[in-house]
Amino acid sequence: MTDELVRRYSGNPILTKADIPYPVETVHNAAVVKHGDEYIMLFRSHLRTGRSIIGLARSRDGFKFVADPKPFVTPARDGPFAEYEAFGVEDPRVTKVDDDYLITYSAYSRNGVRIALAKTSDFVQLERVSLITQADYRNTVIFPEKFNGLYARLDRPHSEISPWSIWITYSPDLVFWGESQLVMKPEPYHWDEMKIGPGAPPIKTEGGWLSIYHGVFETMDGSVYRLGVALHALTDPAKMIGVGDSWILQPEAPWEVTGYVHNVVFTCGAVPEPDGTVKIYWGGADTVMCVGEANLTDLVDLCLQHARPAK
Ligand code: BMA
Repeated sequence: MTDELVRRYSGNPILTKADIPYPVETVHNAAVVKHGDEYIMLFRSHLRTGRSIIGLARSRDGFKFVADPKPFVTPARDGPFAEYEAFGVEDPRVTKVDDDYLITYSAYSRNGVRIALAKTSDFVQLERVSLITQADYRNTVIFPEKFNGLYARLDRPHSEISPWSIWITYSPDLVFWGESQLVMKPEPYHWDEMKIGPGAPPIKTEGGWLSIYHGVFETMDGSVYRLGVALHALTDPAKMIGVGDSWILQPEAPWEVTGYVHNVVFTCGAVPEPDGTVKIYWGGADTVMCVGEANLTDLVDLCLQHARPAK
């Protein structure tokens, strides 16, 4: 008997560096979407330079993935993106909007970290669209629907004054973004008190847009990364309906507790299924990929019935 909201897959970890047909040191922080009858995973891998690239793996069932022979995104060598991707590309998120898969990822360079947006319709050709933030931003997820004709994104700017929080921003065309507002802050003396950031792109439920986010708690032994849930209003995602008071997943499996960075579960993607479950994918200790399943209604109930203040 378990009261765990997220049921870990018994075959974890589902993808590791041993499965990748080119040299990498980690496989983690992956976006996953359904494309036709395949699950597509875009995963981050460290190279031995300490910098990252993004690989692609495919699956029929969402559990057993096979990596393509070559990486999917490596730092641009020329054009306007090259200067901002020189230190690597990290932590992709993918959202299907209309017929395109929109991919956001962290672009690292000597200028800081900013968010790049690229798109694909087939996971073969990749078109870089725009650098959608200045430095320093990470963790940008795009909603799968538009609101009053505008794309909407959640992201996490850095700040020296405020604990790092989640903001919403809108765009008519994926290039120009504005009307930003802060929607959710870390809660003091709480599991997410140090900083929070969007994880998986929001999932539409009857109760609202479910956002699976990460929260960080600083200890004498370093930071612990856990996952939590928050609910945004369906027609106005800047409005928070509820933020779950307790975490839904914390590092417990050996490959979540120990690895490249200890005590990390970090999500960049989750796939809702027709039976009301959701497959949540997370990087364990910045080293391997894991998956677990939850019932969407349980996650929504946590936001509604055991809520903490949003900010
Ligand atoms: C964050 C990001 C993530 C990483 C996490 C834990 O700041 O760099 O990519 O998974 O730290 O190391």
